[in-house]
Amino acid sequence: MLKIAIQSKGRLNDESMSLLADAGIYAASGSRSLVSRAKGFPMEILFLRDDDIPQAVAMGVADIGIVGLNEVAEKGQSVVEVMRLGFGACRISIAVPKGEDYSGPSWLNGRRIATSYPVILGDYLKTAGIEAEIHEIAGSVEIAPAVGMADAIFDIVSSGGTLIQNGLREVEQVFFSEAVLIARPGLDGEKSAGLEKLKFRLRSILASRGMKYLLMNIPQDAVDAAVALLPAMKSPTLLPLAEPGWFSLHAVVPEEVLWEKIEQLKVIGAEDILVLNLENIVK
Ligand code: PRT
Ligand code: ZN
Repeated sequence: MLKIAIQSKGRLNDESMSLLADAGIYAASGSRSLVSRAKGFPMEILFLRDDDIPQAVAMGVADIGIVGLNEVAEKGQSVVEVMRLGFGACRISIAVPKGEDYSGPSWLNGRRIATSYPVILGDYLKTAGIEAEIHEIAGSVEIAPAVGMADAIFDIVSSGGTLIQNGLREVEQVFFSEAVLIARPGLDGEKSAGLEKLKFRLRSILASRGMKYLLMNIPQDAVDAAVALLPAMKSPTLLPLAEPGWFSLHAVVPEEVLWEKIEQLKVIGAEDILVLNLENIVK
């Protein structure tokens, strides 16, 4: 049976569990135990620290896992990236004390940089041709310059608030990350079939995220203009109403253009516009 490793607690746990729940997959014993049988899918769920997930998948303790791309790159384990999952977005950046006169990457020559990501940082420095000292620390990297432990840091940034609170300025964005589904290369027949089923469900959910289902009544003479305004999977659905000369028009619309489209549709004569949440797009 397929085994998936997800983060036991922390930033990726909630969204990993809710992605699985949207796919109809639940942990039978919650996320409190180390291992749980899944309900709704033939799978076991292992709850691990995120740092351990790439190795657990590479070694076969789990077959697949959900983890940040940053951990995958840092650990360098033999796993394949199956699918990006659209949450847990962050970047790993170089930051320096805000008073420093940072002139560009060459400023880093001969400096000491504190990080929990020595491999990714080492690759960056090598590519940029910079000789700097990498000082590996496990947590609270952002305080290293203030306590005299380093000249700069290389750490995860999301909103940038933590850097500001610590008097630091982001100067180089080096690595962009999000949660990904990873797998051990060469899964056997049954496990690979299980992974394909899971991918199918996840793809449907990810495709529907950020989309809304729009329904409206539209007079016949405005139908062509409305269809031209609306993106749709093939083309919008058009159904005649009982009242002659009127149609019901249905379309799937990305959330970011929803209000703009609604305003334009109203101008051309659309009425009774309904916006519905979309759970799945199965293709
Ligand atoms: O216990 P375990 O080892 O499992 O968890 P952890 O403490 O190592 O990791 P956790 O839960 O903090 O993060 C898990 C993953 O979430 C990371 O590996 C990233 O892929 C992703 N992620 C997304 C983040 C952030 N956003 C994030 N903002 N991980 C950490 N941060 C931290 C960052 O280290 C810094 O301290 O948040 C702070 C910066 O945030 P802003 O918003 O102030 O810039
Ligand atoms: Zn961790």
